[in-house]
Parts: sequence; C-alpha cells; structure tokens
Amino acid sequence: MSRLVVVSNRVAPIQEGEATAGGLAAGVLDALRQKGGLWFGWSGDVTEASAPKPHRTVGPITLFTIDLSRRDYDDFYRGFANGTLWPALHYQIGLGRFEWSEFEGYRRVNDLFAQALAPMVQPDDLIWAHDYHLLCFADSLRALGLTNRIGIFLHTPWPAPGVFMTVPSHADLVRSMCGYDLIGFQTEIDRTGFVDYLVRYANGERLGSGAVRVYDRVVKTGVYPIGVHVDEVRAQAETPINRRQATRMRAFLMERLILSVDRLDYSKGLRQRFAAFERFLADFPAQHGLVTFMQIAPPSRSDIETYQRIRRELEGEAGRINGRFAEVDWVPLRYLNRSFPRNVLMPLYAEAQACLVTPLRDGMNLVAKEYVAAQDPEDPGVLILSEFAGAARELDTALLVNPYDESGMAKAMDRALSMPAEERRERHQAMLQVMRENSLERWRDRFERDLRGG
Ligand code: GDG
Repeated sequence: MSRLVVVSNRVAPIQEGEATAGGLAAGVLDALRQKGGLWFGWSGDVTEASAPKPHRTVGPITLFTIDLSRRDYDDFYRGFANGTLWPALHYQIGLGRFEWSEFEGYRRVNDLFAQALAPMVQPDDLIWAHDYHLLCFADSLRALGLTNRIGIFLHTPWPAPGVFMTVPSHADLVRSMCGYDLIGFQTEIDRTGFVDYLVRYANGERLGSGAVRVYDRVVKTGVYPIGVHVDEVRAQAETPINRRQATRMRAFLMERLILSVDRLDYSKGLRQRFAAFERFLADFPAQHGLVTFMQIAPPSRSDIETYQRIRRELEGEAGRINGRFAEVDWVPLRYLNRSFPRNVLMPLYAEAQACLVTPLRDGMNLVAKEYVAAQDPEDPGVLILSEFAGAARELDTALLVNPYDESGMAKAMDRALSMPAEERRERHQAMLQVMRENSLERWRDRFERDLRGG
C-alpha cells in the first residue's frame, strides 16, 4: 500500500509515549503510527534564512521540518495566512488586511515547502495536506512535475462566495486549489460555499458525487467531520489521579461550574460570551454566589495586532464584570490566560455542569466534542453550543444558541443549570451516539480512501 505523506503548517512536537494531543495531531498521528510515513511542515523556528532541518525518526514516522526566514514568516504566516485568510474564512472581514506582497510571500512559502518535499516523494505516495496555510501547495508540487494523488482537508470553515471574494487574490487562490485531487471540508455548508464559487465564478461543471470539472481537471470535494477519541477522552477525564486533582480544584470553586476552553482568538466569540455572562448575572440574580464561569484561554498568534487587541479587551472586561458583581466570598468569572496539560483539562470538563462553546464561526470545534465525551453518562453536564460551529451540524441535541444574542445565551445558561437529569441524559446520549459514528478513525479512513480512490 502507498505511503502516507502528511503536510501541515506545523509538525506536532511528538515523542514516543507522549499523551495524545487534540485534533489534527491526534488524527494523523494514529495513521502514521499504524502504517508509518512522513510528516512535513514548518519547525516553528524563525531563522536567518528559510532552510530544512535534518530528519528525525520516531518509531515508523519520519519527521521533516523547515525553518522560515523572518520575511517568509511575516508575509506567509503573520501576513496572508493569519492576517487575511483566517478572518475571511471565519466571516470576520472587518478584521482582515490585505497586501499583494504578503500574498506573494504566501505563494513563495508554498513553493518552498514543495521544493523541500519533492525530492523525498516516491511516485505512489499519497500526499495529504492540512488547512488554510497550504491552499497553493498542490499547484506548487504540480509545477515540479509531481503526478501523485494530493488532497487537502480544511479544518476551518469555507465561507459563501461573496465573503471569500473580499480577498483580492481569490481567483488565483481558487485556481491553485484546483491542483488538488480531493478537497475535504468539515460540513456540507463549507463544501457548498466552495463548489458554488467554482460553478458561478470559475466556469466549473458539477459532475455528481462532489466532483467538479474546472480548469481542465476534475477536482473532488467531500465532507469529513473531524471527531475525537471518545473512549480515550473519557478515560483521561476519569483517571483517579486526575480526578483528585480536579476535585482539589473544585474545592476552590463555587457549587456549579460553567466552563469554556478556547485558543484566544476573536473567532471564538469570547467577548460576546463575556457579555452574555454579564447579562446572565444581571437577569438571574438568584444564581449569584452559586455559579462560577471559568474561561481558559491560552494565548495564540500573540504577535498579530488583532490578537493583542482581543487579549487587552478581555482582560478589561473580566475585571469590570467581577468588579460589578463579586462579593467578598464569591468571584463570578475566572479568566485563565494560559494553557493546561490535557490530564488537567479533561477531568475539569467532567466536573463542569455546563460548557459554553460559542464561536462566531468555527470549522468544527473539538472542545465541544471533548466535553461531551468526558461526561459521566449517568449524570452528564449540558453543552451550550453556537449554531455557527461545525459541531452543531452533528450535535444538534446540545442547547444551540446564536453567539450574537446575549439574552438568548444568558437564558441558555440558566436553563442548563436547572435542566432535569433525564433531559440531560437524553441529550447527551444522542450526541455520544453521533460522535461514536463520526469517530476520528472514520474521518481519517474516509479521507484516505477517497484520496486513494481516484
Ligand atoms: C482548528 C479549527 C477544528 C485548548 N486549550 C488547551 C488545549 N486545547 C485543545 C482542546 C482541543 C484543541 O486544543 C482546540 O481545538 P478546536 O477544534 O476547539 O479549535 P482550533 O484550535 O481553532 O482548531 C477547529 C480543529 O482545527 C480540528 O479540525 O475543530 O474548528 O479552528 O483539542 O482540548 N489543550 C491543552 N491545554 C490547553 O490549555 N493541552
């Protein structure tokens, strides 16, 4: 069987025997561990000149990384990928910026990745790229003469054509994307957004089963909702030592805990969520002293201005809300601006009566799925989920909310905290069943099969 070559912006810093990480890393690591293969991407280091590092092997996996020069990092990573594409893909066009020089830098780094990887590729290797950093990567490989099967999975949403077209280089990008044989999306809404663009603005012709004839090629599209290892999450949530740790933590908390865990990113809707919690405190005074809202928000992309701004705003808001409502023996909002090890996080999920997952847009949102997986099925907590998270397409028995509706979210918090056990169990069971069907293994196997399938 052909070898798997995974390409992503970052290669997870894996070591033998390390606890499984979330998302992409967990999904592809399993596949690579089972069958062996190559994982290629940026090392995370910014150096004098962009250059490959020596290979490293961990069991059957070869890890191959490349450093980026300051200019490549600025144009590609801070600039076009995270300053332009990320906000546009999340419908946040007011937060985006655009410079042609940064787009050229993005293309340049996609070319650089292709030039570094190409000499290592064997003719029947299956190449699986991940995410919005690599939209032009297949095109770059094709320009070097590679005819392998190449696919990409987009972890982010894909917006409606009118939103995507606010990125001035949209036509070049989409033409390059059609160098892929298979383009995978989290939900049907995302896939439709992309195919609509091909048909309306690129003369694409729908061929059925997600295939489109466009730019003299046939590109296949598909929906592959990413999942989590349900049993592994539950086991981590229950491990006695972790459980003890969590209980110790709980001793410092009030009776009931509402939990949120997000990378500090404006797409996650943290500002709107803080406002909704404030509304909850104002509208439901009977809950005062009885509930704590804990927001864990590890900083991310902190050298980008929009990210620095949201961080400042949230710090101010957390202080203001606590200043308005706290009592000498009660602090309603705990804002933790740092990351925690997974073996602390999972038991904490299990302890929380409710989890607030309210992004303005999200490709999937694995926190929502991990929270459901971590619950005790006999006494589960309640998931409050944004209808704009990809996860809402599958977890439709969560309490679905509109993240722009403060009072709606406040009511959902009150409802979650007073929901009868039977209703909680029913909702939880339905979500768990969908998650078992759409497991992480299924996500990976279906994508690989379709990519291989031709
Ligand atoms: C992208 C898409 C899509 C969070 N804080 C800590 C921590 N985490 C872990 C969570 C979870 C992961 O990070 C976050 O995954 P999400 O899916 O919520 O969000 P993104 O990072 O934006 O991921 C998203 C995903 O790709 C997969 O396709 O679902 O839509 O945006 O696993 O548990 N982990 C640890 N400490 C923390 O403080 N250890």
